[in-house]
Amino acid sequence: MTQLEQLQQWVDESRRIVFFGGAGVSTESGIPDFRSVDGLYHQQYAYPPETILSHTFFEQDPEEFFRFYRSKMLYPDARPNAAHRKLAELEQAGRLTAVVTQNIDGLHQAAGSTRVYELHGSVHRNHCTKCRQFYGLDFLLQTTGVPRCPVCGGVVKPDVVLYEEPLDQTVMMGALRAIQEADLLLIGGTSLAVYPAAGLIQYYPGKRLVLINKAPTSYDRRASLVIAQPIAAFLEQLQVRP
Ligand code: CNA
Repeated sequence: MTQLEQLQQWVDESRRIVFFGGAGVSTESGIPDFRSVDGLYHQQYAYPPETILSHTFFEQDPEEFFRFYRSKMLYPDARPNAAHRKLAELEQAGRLTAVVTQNIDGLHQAAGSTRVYELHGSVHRNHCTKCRQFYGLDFLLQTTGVPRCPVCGGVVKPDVVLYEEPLDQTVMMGALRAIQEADLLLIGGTSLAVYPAAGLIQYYPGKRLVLINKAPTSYDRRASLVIAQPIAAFLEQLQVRP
């Protein structure tokens, strides 16, 4: 049996699939990840990305933070790829209960997924740090430098979880519950190196754990199937049956 046939069989037998993913899901949409050879961690900046994307740095040097954020974290023209679309189809067919993502790009929702737990927030939501006024991505794209709230002049901060910041507990609990009730855990496009997000998969009680990732991860030994393929190209071949 090929890897595709094995996955197809498990998908056909499942009703509560949960997908847990990361930046690798969106590389085929043209958004670079962090840890691949052409990812952000291998490009040269005055500071490493973990430093710039930290709460301390945001407070201390918002100009540099937003320079990096605008040029490296925003991809307004990126479109969902076959992986995003297949997962949305699986949800619509009643086979997948949730997408748990570390991504902040909103592409799962753009593909039609409705139950998406965004562990690290989203570039599509921004709030004034002073008066809490909400702003969409368009506002950020229309401004330059440090975005200021037109209502009160406060700094507008993306609802993206920075290093040193806690994860939203409601989102964490929702993701945890979905994973605990899953009958197939599909993990893809993630190095599983960022905690506490990666720790969530330890709560999966089931046997069928499938990893689709280009590079090896520390969970390969625990997986029932490890598929070292580009995730969009691979999932595109999967049939979704009602
Ligand atoms: P990561 O640590 O960069 O790991 C990505 C993993 O995906 C690597 O192991 C790659 O080998 C693998 N990979 C890359 N492309 C593919 C592909 N086409 N098919 C299969 N595997 C692939 O990213 P993680 O998500 O694990 O790290 C967590 C960080 C990255 C989160 O905090 C994200 O917010 C952050 N991030 C998000 C985005 C986005 O929203 N699209 C982009 C860049 C970084």
